[in-house]
Amino acid sequence: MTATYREQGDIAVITLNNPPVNGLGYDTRKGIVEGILQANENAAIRAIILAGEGKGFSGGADIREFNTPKALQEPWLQTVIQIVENSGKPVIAAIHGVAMGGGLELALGCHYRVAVAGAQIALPEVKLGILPGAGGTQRLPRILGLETALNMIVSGNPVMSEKLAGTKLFDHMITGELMAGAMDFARKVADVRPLPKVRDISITYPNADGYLQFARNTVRTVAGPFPAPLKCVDAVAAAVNKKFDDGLKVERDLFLELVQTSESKALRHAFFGERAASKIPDVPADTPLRTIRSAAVIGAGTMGGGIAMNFANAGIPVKVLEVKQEALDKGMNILRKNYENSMKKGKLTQEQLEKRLSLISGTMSYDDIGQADIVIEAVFEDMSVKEVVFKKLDEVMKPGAILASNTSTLDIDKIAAFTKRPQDVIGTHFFSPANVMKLLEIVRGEKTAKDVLATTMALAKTIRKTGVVSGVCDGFIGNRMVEQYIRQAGFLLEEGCLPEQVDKAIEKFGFAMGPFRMSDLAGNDIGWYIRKRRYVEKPEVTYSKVADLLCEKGRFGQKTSAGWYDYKPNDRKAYPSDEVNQMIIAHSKDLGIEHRKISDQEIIERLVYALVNEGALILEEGIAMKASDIDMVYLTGYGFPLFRGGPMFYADTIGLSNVLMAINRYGKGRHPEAWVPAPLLVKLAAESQAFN
Ligand code: T1G
Repeated sequence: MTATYREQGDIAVITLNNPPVNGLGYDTRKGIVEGILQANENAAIRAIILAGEGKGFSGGADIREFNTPKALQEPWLQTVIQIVENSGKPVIAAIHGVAMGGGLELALGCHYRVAVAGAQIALPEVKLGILPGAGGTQRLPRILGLETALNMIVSGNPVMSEKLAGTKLFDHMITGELMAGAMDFARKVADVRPLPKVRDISITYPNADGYLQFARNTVRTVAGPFPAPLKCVDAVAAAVNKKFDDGLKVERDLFLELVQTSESKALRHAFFGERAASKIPDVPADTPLRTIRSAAVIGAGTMGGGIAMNFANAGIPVKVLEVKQEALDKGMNILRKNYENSMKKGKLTQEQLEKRLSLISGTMSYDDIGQADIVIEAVFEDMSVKEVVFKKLDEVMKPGAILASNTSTLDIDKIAAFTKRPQDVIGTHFFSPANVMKLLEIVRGEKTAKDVLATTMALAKTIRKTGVVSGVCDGFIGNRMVEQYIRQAGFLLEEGCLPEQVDKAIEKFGFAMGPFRMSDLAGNDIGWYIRKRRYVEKPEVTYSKVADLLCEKGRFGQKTSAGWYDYKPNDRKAYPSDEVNQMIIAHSKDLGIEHRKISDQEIIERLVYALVNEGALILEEGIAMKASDIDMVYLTGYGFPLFRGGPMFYADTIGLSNVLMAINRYGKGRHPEAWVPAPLLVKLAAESQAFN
């Protein structure tokens, strides 16, 4: 049973026991109702305590049940809460750890709430694209006041229980053992009548409508493509302006509307996808981890410095090695500047800045880093340079140290072979800026030991990254897919688009930045270097030559104040360049291609479906273990719009048959070789299946 009932003298205790977070699934809801009824039928029972086993009181409704029949199977959560509230004997919620979403709503339906400090209190539904659907938008404003409640509901952010100690939410804060304290409290209130109900509290707020209008205007500016935040305001407005039961109806209708939206499904997909990414099928969850107490980074450049900051931010001492004093000094100065900028923005205190800088030290001697538990190489992207570094690391690093490479495309197995300990070698591909971007591609070599993989995945969580495991191939998951995306962008220029049209179309789709603005930011020469290698290694892969022409003019992007766009000093705005646009048009003429009008829809389909098709090949080859991993890569590393759930999830929402039809249509265009449908896509489409 996921909700147990026991009687302790004259107090009944209903314990939620549905690991991992006491999600209020059907069985748990049913168990609570049975417990309340049983306690009310036993005359010897004077009060009822509702508590949670394990990590907390309750993490809310069981999100896995959403859009399944179980979610709507009586007793609904609202029914459970109604039964609790109408109990003839006082029900006391005893809160620890977490009381979130439906868990907090359940507590609000109780007559009393007691808590210990350190519990996360939240109505985070908005982060899942929905809103509290079991009375939270009606009860929280009544017990915490309009402003505090509205802020908590619209942000979804947790507040620690101790911060709410002085409010009506908690009738008593327990300083000792929770259950003992709850028992004492229950006996104290057992005979108090009438039983206090949150629904009976009235909301007093002068000019509430004016405040709500202000709230709507504010929320509208930040909600972006997500409908839920504004609906949260509407639901809370109903708490102010309507009778309780009428307000509940408004809330219920808004909840049912939101739970069906594609935005909510995308957010729920991302929620589970983030957690699923850390699960590696052939690596047991209880694999013993290697201890990571210290780190070293080879290379104090942009990437090396950013990587080092991740360790310092997590309180892990880190040594940065450079071969030249000047480069080391430059790197360390950049680190300090980064932290000072964060402090100026109020993200860091002076004390935190000093603490983090104290954890980072520079050296020019490999002997200084031998005792580090992990070393991450972030030197020039050239195999001969990696060879020198890894042979040296193999010499100096203590046995059991993890030897990681930040390579973005090179073969980890080849790098591992430079050492006598390939089992300790792994890829940790950070994304620039490494101290900001959440994505960490963890590249598993053929010989990478399972405990090294498990340790690196755990380290990703420690340094607040989303770790996604990739197999070894050129470009791993993200860059291999983005190459197809950029190929299509180049072809579109040859056929009739200009950079601004492509960027605007895909940014309207929701990408943070289109391919040409992105390339100007990253540096067009990076792609140029990779293409030159590709022309030799894979001559069969066709590219538009427009990007090469651009680079031959030295237009590498923002760093040269000229790329696909023109740039002005101290101004990051991208200005369309007549010179480049003329070059593009002339190039098409040279190719004998008649420029045609290309719709935004075609631009979006060709860019996004190019990602999807390559993603399907990556899935098939086992480079990515699951489609949601690919989605997490694109959501956390490539600016794919969160409200669309990632490329593979988006393809599922379009329908794989439709995606395949479009791919076949583009395969009849100028580059059929770039549109060979992935067999997995063909198979799933034929079976009306989905990637996720
Ligand atoms: N339902 C189902 N599974 C959940 C879950 C939930 N609500 N919350 C967490 N899990 C799973 C998660 O997928 C992972 O599973 C494991 O629990 C540990 O999670 C009517 C309708 C509670 C703060 O949005 O914020 O109530 O991968 O790694 O870091 O108004 O989980 O191990 O198999 O995150 O200790 C509202 C979401 C639901 C809370 C714990 N509630 N959860 O953090 O563990 S909607 C939420 C969290 C609702 C009502 C509406 C966190 C946590 P696995 P974890 P954690």
